[in-house]
Amino acid sequence: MSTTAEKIKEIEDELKITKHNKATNSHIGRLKAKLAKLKREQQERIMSGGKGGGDGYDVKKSGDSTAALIGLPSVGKSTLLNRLTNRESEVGHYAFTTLEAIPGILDHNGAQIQVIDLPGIISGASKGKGRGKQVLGVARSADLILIVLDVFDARNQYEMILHELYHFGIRLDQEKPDVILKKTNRGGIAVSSLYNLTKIDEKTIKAILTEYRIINADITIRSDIDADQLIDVVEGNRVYLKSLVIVNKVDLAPPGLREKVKEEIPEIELEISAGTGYNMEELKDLIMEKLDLIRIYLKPHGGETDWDEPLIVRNGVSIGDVCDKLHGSFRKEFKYARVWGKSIKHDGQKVHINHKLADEDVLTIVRSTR
Ligand SMILES: Nc1nc2c(ncn2[C@@H]2O[C@H](COP(=O)(O)OP(=O)(O)OP(=O)(O)O)[C@@H](O)[C@H]2O)c(=O)[nH]1
Ligand SMILES: [Mg+2]
Repeated sequence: MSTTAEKIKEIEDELKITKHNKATNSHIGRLKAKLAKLKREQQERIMSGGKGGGDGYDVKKSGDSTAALIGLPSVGKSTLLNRLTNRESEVGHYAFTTLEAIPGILDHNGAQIQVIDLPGIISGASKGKGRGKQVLGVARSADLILIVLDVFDARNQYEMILHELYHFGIRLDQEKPDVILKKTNRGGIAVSSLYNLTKIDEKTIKAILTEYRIINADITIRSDIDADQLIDVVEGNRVYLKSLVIVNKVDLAPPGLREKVKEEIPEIELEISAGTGYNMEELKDLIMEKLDLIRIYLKPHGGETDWDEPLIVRNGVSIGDVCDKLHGSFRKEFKYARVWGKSIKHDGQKVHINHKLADEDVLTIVRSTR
């Protein structure tokens, strides 16, 4: 019997040499499903194993939203945390200065964003190398992954980080696939899709589900998924997070290097120097923007607007969501609301509970008093 690692290698090799075409699609789908199952087995063994430094870091969530700093050792994560937040994390010129998760609070535009400094990750982190499982465990529970690259080694670092995050079940900047899988007792596999599926065919869907011993099911697909995404759905346990890629230490870059790096990695959204403080305000704005947080100013019925302490909520929330955040009974007692700002046409417009708010709206909630 070959080991799990050997089986994984075998399938990966076969996938590499198998050409993509109509005839091989379903075969490839099945191989990918096999691979995903084996990797999960391997992962479960790692996660349950005592080796590798005990349990995950215990980071208490605080603030309105959380961003985790992910990067190789010595790229300047701790220097950056010290720039952005109220916390001090030790900085050193040697690798692995940081040994645990250090959460700080970034106070920006009225929002309190928790930023977590982490030990550097290394190749193999998703398999538990270094403090991989603790570091990636914290990343999984964040809202935003801040990928910090060193300008002198950006491309290698970026590829490695993406690989490790992916294999730890973290999907970046991807919508969660809109797929409903309902097992049935008979009738085979019935596929219904609202859109034209361009990346996967019915035969492949069936091959993948069969690999998971799902013989009878109704599957409703409402986004243009590929084979990997279907496997993600069946496997479950994936998280869908946003990412922000930044490149650090640009103060040290010789002429031409910055341009080269940006060309190689178009995903880079900002060049910074945590050392000198270059582009720190821009970074704060970008973090806010990525987290998609908006400010809502509350104005009590017949009272004055509280301009000092906005309520920070996710973009896209309705007044009903705001009610829930304010008090358990607000939704039940809701009569109507009035809004001033960008989400309405006329100032002070009367709106219903499903109305969606915009950044810097002023909101009055009128409740029925019993
Ligand atoms: N010139 C320059 N040096 C920097 C910059 N950011 C960090 N450094 C230096 O790089 C070294 C490593 O910085 P750290 O902040 O400790 O790096 P880290 O990513 O937290 O490292 P680990 O905790 O080991 O993973 C230190 O000597 C810093 O002073 C920068 O933007 N420019
Ligand atoms: Mg550090």
